[in-house]
Amino acid sequence: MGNRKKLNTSRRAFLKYGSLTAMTVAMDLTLPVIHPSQSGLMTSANADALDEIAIQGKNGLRVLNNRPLNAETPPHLLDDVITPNDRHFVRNNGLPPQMDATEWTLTVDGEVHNPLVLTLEQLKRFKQYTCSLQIECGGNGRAGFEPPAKGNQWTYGAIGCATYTGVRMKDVLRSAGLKNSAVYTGYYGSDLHLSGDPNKVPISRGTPISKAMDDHTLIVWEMNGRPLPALHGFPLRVVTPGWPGSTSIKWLKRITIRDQEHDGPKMTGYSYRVPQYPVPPGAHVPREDMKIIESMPVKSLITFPKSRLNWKYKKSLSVRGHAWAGDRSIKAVHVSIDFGVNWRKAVLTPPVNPFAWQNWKTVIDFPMKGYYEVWARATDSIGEMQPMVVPGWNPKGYLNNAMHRISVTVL
Ligand SMILES: Nc1nc2c(c(=O)[nH]1)N[C@H]1C(S)=C(S)[C@@H](COP(=O)(O)O)O[C@H]1N2
Ligand SMILES: [Mo]
Repeated sequence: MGNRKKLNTSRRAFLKYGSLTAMTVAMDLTLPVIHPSQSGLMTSANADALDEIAIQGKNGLRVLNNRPLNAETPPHLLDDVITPNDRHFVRNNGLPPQMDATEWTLTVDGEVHNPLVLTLEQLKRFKQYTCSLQIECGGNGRAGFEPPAKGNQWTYGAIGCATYTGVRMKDVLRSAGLKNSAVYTGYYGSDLHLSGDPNKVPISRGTPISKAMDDHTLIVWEMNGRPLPALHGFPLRVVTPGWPGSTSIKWLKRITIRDQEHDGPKMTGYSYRVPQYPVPPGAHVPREDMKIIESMPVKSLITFPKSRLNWKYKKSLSVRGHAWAGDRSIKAVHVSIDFGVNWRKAVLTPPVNPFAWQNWKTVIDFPMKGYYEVWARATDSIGEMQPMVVPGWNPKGYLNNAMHRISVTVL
């Protein structure tokens, strides 16, 4: 009965705002997104009551929008050491194209001496590499900002670390011969703009040449030993690990080398940019005071157990998760069960390769019965830590790397 009442409440919220987006916003409030004005964890009742909208092959992902399709993975479903294809979040800005891999070509042009048009077969003749690489959306954690930022209200799950096979971007760029004037890449996919206008591109981003030339920036066709799934860019995508996911362009058709910062859709204006100086929440920030996000900040997740656990007193609880830090690595993960008063160091494994997330685990013995929160805090290789509260408000709600926490009731 209690459940039904809560279900009605959430339905009302849905009907009131009348859109999928509003519904998911309501749901996000039930998750332990950390905000200074939020004094504790809210219940899961509303979330449990929401109708699940399923994506084929993506069981358990939370759909934030269906046009374009966006879905995040609840933290407890990110427990795998390597994220399986069916648990990798999906972030689309437009409509996925219908792909024919046999006809596929990749063009490399712009500031190069020998422009290339490569078939998939030709591309695969470059030396192949297989690495586990994390991709996190720049807007992961957006739901925590107040005043809220428009856009998908990601909570924790716009992150994944899959194993990709492909070739190094740098090998392909070298074979095209970079001119001295080359400073930035511009990647083009072949997804369709939401308007249906074939002359419009939903997103085209790039990075400084130095990041494109990193050994771990890849052009890939395989994800976890399988051809890239349609939703993740079949037949080819870029993986620019450690930088906002938006630089990992899917359905890759063309790489244009620029003699200036790239200016494709979502590269300019306020997209994937944050203020160059701290601003108060809700501030208007002049466009010229914004800077492009590069490496993502240090962050971690508790992927086991699932929040709102009931646990037996005197039984040790194993807790585990992942941590990552953009271009950096993780030096330590600490866990607190008393709201940050005391911290214990977790056991941390090195990454399987640079830009893979790192796994951590610890065992907790609760001192008495009662309500606990388990907090996890990662520290990166230069000593930067995750903040307890939502950091640096910014107009588009990027880079929220506040600590993740779960609740445990010891009975
Ligand atoms: N062509 C194309 N590439 C794209 C996007 C897109 O909409 N179109 N979205 C980007 C964004 S914002 C992110 S966070 C990642 C998400 O990758 P995923 O859907 O494989 O998780 O893809 C990026 N690459
Ligand atoms: Mo993104």
